[in-house]
Amino acid sequence: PTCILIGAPIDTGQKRAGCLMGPAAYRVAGLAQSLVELGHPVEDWGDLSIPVPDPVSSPNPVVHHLAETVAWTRALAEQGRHAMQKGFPIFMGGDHSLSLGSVAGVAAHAEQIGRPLFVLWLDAHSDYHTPLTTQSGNLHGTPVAYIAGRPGFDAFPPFPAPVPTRRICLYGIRSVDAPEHEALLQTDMTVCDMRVLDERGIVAPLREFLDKVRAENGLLHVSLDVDFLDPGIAPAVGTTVPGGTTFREAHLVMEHLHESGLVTSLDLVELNPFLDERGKTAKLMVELVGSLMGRKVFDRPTRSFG
Ligand code: DIR
Ligand code: MN
Ligand code: MN
Ligand code: MN
Repeated sequence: PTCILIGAPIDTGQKRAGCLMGPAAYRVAGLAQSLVELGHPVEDWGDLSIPVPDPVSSPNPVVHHLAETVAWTRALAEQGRHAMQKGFPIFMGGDHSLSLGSVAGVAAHAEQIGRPLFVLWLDAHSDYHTPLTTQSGNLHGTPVAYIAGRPGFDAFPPFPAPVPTRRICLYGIRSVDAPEHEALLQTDMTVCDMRVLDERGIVAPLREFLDKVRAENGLLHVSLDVDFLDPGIAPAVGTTVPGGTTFREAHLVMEHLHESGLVTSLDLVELNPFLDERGKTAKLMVELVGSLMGRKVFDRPTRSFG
């Protein structure tokens, strides 16, 4: 299918400026060209923008940029739904509040065509706060809750066809706040924290989840947060957490996702190019997308990406 690049220069889901340069960094790092080299047609739909939003009042005073986040959610849901009808959307963030909208658009499409949506969340964090429970006030910590239909999102458009938690898999997590932990224990979400991956390996739990997707003929949305990766290989993120996935573990996840043939949409989030070392993290993210879209270790061109 055609890869559709959608830029979402969003900074407002957290407090450190810079994520809005993410889409530009992916373009400079050669995302489109690398997809073309793998044989995929590419359409770059450019960067989305939002109108100056009307203020929205929040019952939780720590929440910031609620109105902007609601506006991004509407814009991304609309564009995401449209893109799902045309091809394989790649949402280039922007911080993780992007996924409030991207997954809403994907879910609306899944409902329309009558197929179940599954979500694979590659992240150090569980992002299971709601606008009512967040302690940081950063709405990038809330998309999994919105997708799962947790209450507390009154300011937002109702999530189309919330995804049952059994169809959501958190992978690589190692930073969960107490209220999120409490709430997650009440669900049947598949939570593969780093302890699980250390013990079982990076592949086995992924296979189990992919088998579930395949058995139900599901669509699979993958949300890749830069902090899924170890900060040593991916420094350009505002919320580094030690003990992330290695270079080969991350590629191996992508290679298995490619072989599964199940992935139908992708978010690239939390890249902060202002914190990067000469584009190192942006280039790694582009290479990971390459593995997800069919590049094999053995086929890798000998030219260097560095
Ligand atoms: C943190 C989430 N639990 C918060 N931080 C994230 O602010 O609520 N960083 N998602 O990427
Ligand atoms: Mn701000
Ligand atoms: Mn995240
Ligand atoms: Mn994270």
